Amino acid sequence: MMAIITSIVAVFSLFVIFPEGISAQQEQTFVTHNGAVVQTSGEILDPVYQVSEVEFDPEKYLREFNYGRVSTLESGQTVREFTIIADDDKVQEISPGVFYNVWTFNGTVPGPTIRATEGDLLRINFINNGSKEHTMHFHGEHPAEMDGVFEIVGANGGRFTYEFEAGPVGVHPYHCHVMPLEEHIAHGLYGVFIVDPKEGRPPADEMVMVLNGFDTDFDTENNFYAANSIPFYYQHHPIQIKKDELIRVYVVNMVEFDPINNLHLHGNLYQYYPTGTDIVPSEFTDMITLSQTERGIMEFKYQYTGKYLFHAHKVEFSEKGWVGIFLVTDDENTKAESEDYGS
Ligand SMILES: [Cu+2]
Repeated sequence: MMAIITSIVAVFSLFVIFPEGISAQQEQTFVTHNGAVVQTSGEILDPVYQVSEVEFDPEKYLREFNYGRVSTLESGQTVREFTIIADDDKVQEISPGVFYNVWTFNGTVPGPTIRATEGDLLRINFINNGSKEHTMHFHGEHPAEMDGVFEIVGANGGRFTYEFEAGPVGVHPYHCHVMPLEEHIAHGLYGVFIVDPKEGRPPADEMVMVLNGFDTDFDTENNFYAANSIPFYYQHHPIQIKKDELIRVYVVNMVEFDPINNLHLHGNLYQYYPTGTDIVPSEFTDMITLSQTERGIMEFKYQYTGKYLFHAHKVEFSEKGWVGIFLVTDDENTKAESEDYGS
């Protein structure tokens, strides 16, 4: 009996210490479930009971394409079915010692890369397990009721099935479109949607780079920038590519708060296909500038081996994490080593 009373008192005390609905911008210190002491300001969603940590692997994300569960209609049309679950209670260690409440599609920021061929029927079973309303809004062509703007999906298990034909050919973002949009995007509810031409593109070593940032102190300015969420990741773990092999990068800028982002490649230039909607490149350059959700496809080959930087040529962004290295080898077995900027 005593034990039960003690438990009730303990639970009640926790509730008093960490009441729900703590107002934004309030300085707080709390202990995560794994014992880390975290100090932050701004919105923290029930840190004691619901928080789980995001495990995000930029190495895996880079070349991971999701084609869905495939079936064929009587008409011969290919159906690709996906289940996407939104959450808004996870915490990710954005940078050593810096924890941030990420909002996720299928548990990561960015969400999974969804890939289809032009004309395929996409069926996205969306489940909102978050504590707030969310949607999925795809860029591309689809009926109004599939636009993920007015069909708000309720919190704690709301469901919606998005169904539309994949198109046009290109690389498109998807993201939550619930207001305040700035908040829902800045916390991480976005991902990449690739529509391949029916005839395909030439074989290449393909990868996805989402340019993003995190405002970890809630002052509407980003504290960290990255290609694929983890600042400096590809600098410390260079992306291995092969000399003379065609490289194709699907790049999407999702940075909130800053009007532009950009991408500069060292020792080379790339063919650039804005939005990926044309099969003929419109530019041969080493530098593109992108506003939010602006995107495109880069193609290049390196003719010399070695280490080559790629980074935002907005230097503030590269110094806050948006920098990486391509390690070009002519030997498949060469292993990348951790490399420091400029070494
Ligand atoms: Cu949302």
